[in-house]
Amino acid sequence: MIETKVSQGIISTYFDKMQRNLNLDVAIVGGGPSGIVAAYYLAKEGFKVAIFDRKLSPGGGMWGGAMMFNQIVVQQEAMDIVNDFAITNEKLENDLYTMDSVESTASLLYHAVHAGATIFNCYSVEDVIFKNDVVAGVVVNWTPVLRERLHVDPLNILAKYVVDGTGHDSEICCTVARKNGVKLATDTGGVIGERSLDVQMGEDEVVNGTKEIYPGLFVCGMAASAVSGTPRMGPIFGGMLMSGKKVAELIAAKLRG
Ligand code: 48F
Repeated sequence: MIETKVSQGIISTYFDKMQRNLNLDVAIVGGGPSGIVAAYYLAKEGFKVAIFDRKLSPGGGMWGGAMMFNQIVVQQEAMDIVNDFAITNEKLENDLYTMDSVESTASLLYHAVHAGATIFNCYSVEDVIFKNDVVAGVVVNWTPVLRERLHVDPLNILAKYVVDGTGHDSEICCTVARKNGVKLATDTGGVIGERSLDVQMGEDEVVNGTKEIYPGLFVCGMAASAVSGTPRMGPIFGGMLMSGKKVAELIAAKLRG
């Protein structure tokens, strides 16, 4: 019966997909622009990479542009990345370009998946696997389980490297520091917290702060700003794109040995 076949098709292919992703090269927590860009460049290099995003619709803070005016701005420096994702754009002035935020987010997602990355939506990463003082994977649960505060144990996914791309809350860095009493590679050894808005400084520092913040754990995007205590930058997205590409390059170099 077609009714049974539809259900069987979904269940068997979903669990195949899950099984294929239980032991990753890179687990990216957060499907915001920086995490998606990182997934795209890593997948293109042939690495096994998956994004875990808490929401039904990954894309993070990119869909809404600024104040729900669905346009974003990107500076010249990041236009090679915009072109890799074939996003339609229009020149403003002073090396600034503007683009539709819905097309931009959809293009990032489309190209990441087509490059070979897997996206698991509705997954919340509630912890990491921490072995021999190294971050070695993620602990995942259904977002509705956590929202309803149901007492249900999570599942574990091994990864050679984990990326904290959780945005303003830098959730994974906070969890690693709090639960394991370890020092992160920041001025204080902890999560400093993002500073108020300064566009130029925010854009420069988000890329500078993209790094291995603890053995096995990298940080990108707004999470990198929050961890290192650098300014937010608002709806200019070049820094997010460049941070995603940088974290992919850093991890690819490590994976290649
Ligand atoms: O915040 P977000 O868009 O990440 P980003 O790549 O980009 C920031 C910009 O959107 C914007 C900005 C740029 O100028 O300031 O804010 O740093 O997306 C973060 C994603 O992480 C998911 C969340 O649902 C969102 O889609 N997320 C956060 N915590 C978790 C998570 C978690 N614990 N588990 C799974 N997903």
